Amino acid sequence: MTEQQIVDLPASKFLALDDVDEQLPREKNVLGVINYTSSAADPEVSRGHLRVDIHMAGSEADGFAEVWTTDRPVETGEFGGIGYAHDDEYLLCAGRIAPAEHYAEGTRVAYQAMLELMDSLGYKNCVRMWNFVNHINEDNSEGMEIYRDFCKGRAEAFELFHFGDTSVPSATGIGSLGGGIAFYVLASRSAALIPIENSKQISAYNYPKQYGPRPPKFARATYLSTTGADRISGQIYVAGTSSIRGHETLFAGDVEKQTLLALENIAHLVGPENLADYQIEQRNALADLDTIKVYVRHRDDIPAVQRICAEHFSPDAQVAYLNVDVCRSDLSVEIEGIVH
Ligand code: 3EB
Repeated sequence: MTEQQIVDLPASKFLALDDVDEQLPREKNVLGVINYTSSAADPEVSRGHLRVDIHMAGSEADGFAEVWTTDRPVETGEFGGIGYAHDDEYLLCAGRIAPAEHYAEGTRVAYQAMLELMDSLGYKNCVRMWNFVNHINEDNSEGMEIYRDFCKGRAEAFELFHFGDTSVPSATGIGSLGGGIAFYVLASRSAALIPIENSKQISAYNYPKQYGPRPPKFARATYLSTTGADRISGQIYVAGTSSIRGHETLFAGDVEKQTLLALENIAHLVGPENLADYQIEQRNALADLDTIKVYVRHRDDIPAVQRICAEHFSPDAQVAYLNVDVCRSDLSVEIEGIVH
């Protein structure tokens, strides 16, 4: 297909975890329900959509459900341990790597299954990934930090599928409270994507070796549009963003300054100056960010982080706060969201 079709963009929102099924919109079809909840479960396909439980909350009251909907009919299935749902334009799929002594191999195998599934269903554009890694800052049985171990397997899988650095999705790589490694991905068929980097940060895939044998393979953001030349209605998927300039962590131990720098990084990333490098004419600010997740390492820091975020986000934005570890031990906070 050379002409890009005009199709709607993916839709997601957060719902409360209790009786999520009652709250699902009746006028829409559901692609997936991602439960950020108090236990982990393998992805499953039931009631016509993908369902996953990710252990990201101490109690159900602290969790939420991220619900992806569509106007088109949904088809579901399972392939090599990967559960999926798609609507002929967007694919949502999820996998899990069981708790193990080391993760590179399991990550590579699970990612390979996911990439093979994308290929076979005709979803070539990998838009956005989320990775939830239990014990992320602890060492594996060979003394390598589990986050670095995960990065190695991820890099190998992308390499096997000939993903150059500029075709990797924007991503989140964050701690979780249990369940090994859980991941899910959004891919598109005809909607085009442009990977966006932050001109004030080194691309993660170019990080020096001090952060691990294989760099984290992700884009700072992904611009998704359905109309090619007219990019005005596109969405921006902002990857997990932290207190990093160049490749270095700044303000270790100062959660307020780390929050402000993470916010500054996002503001710059989605702002007009950075987007001009990609011929995208959008004047976004932090107030345009929605379905935001704020990951905070220390529970006691949440009120301060919440206060700072409230000063920058739209009062209408959906914002979830999760108390989990962050991929570098000197980072206390990470923030992601979508400009819809
Ligand atoms: C950083 O900027 C912080 O490994 O997929 C942010 C988002 C981070 C995604 C990932 C890691 C990942 O490098 C860490």
